Amino acid sequence: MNARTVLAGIALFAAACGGGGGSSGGSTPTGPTGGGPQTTTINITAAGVSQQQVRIEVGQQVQFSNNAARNVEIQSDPHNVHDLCPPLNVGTMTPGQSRMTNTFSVRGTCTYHDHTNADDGRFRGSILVGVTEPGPAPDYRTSQ
Ligand SMILES: [Cu+2]
Repeated sequence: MNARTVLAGIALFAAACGGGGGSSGGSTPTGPTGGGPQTTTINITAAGVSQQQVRIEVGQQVQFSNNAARNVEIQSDPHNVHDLCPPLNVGTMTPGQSRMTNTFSVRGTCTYHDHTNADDGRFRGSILVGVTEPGPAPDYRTSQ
């Protein structure tokens, strides 16, 4: 008897919660795909990077996915210095591996290359951060 009373109470409580949530109304349901920040992915294959030019907003990140059959090392330009756009220095990715950049916090055009293949234009690309046309690079050195 006691156990049944407790179970009945739980059922009532659950029903009350469900009903209460529905009747309170007014709040927009937040679905997992509804209006949240979307991730821009740059796909790397044997043919190069795709898309070679992407646009994001300040405060966003980009994901690189290495679908090539070799290691790829994405680094910010210029080659061997890699200080133009530090958030995108994601480093070496093995085949099948994906990496998120850090957050791009400064507006401007970030360009990158595959450090292991730096002269191959197919493995170069640009990320337009908060701008609509390619232009000057962000200046991370004076803004931080
Ligand atoms: Cu390099």
